[in-house]
Amino acid sequence: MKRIGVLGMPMDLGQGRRGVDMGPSAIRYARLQAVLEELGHEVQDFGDVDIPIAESLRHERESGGLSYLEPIRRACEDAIRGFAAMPDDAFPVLLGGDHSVAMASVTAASRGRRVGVVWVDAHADFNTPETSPSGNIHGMPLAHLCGLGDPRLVNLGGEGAKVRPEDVVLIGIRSLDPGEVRLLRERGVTVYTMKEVDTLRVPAIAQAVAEKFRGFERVHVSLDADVLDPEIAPGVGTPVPGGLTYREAHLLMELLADTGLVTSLDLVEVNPILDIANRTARIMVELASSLLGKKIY
Ligand code: Z70
Ligand code: MN
Ligand code: MN
Ligand code: MN
Repeated sequence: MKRIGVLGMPMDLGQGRRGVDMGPSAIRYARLQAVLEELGHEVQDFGDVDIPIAESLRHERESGGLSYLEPIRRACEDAIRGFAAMPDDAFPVLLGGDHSVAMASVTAASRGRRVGVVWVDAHADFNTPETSPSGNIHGMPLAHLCGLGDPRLVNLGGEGAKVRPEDVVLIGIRSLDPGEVRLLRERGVTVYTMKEVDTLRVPAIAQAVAEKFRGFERVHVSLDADVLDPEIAPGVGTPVPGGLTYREAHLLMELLADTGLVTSLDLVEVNPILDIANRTARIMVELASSLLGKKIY
């Protein structure tokens, strides 16, 4: 039994498409709390962080090639305080929102300690302001967590990097910008693209993750809905063909659960406006239940 703390960040300022701010509502509507309670966990919902509406922020739109940097920074600082209000033994679950919100959850997970990060995504989100083709901050959170990029984001919740690049594993990757490829190689991030998912298969990848993070007190899983194949998860802002199948995604979560190492989770990038009958939010809730110990037998 875990004490699960849920925090919503209805954030859509990290990218250009509206609707991803409704992700927390859609995930709650898909019965996250009830599903996790049925597994025997105690679940407390801490509500949503207050995030301004894009239309109200036109004067803050642009800051040195970064869209909405200040409001995103402020929302992440608020969320870090929200995580700090959770009990020490809580298992935090962050509901996004676009992936810029992970700057808050991973910072909260680190708090002076070494944290392993499993970033399950079609994208690496490893751009810096210099390498970003879009200026969208949701394409940059992992780089900033590793200490690269704009100091205003790197120093969120405390000075400097929150994660060592060698403590990051990416899974499901199939869309990278040229600058990201260079940075990921240079910094020694472990990258399992869809080619490795196809050739090594999920069990070998999960095994490698378990070995890499053996002995870690903190392992954070950041699950971006667009890692799933768009056929099963159409409700995302950036659908990329050739993603994880339903069973591959569940098996990955089941095997990560078996490691007993995971201590926090993000469910991000669900866009209900683009979804079909809340299918994507429902799959994300199912995947959370697999990661949090659902057993068939
Ligand atoms: C691109 C960028 C991205 C998610 C798209 C896209 C990044 N690499 N991340 N959708 N979740 O603009 O940086
Ligand atoms: Mn909004
Ligand atoms: Mn992402
Ligand atoms: Mn993505």
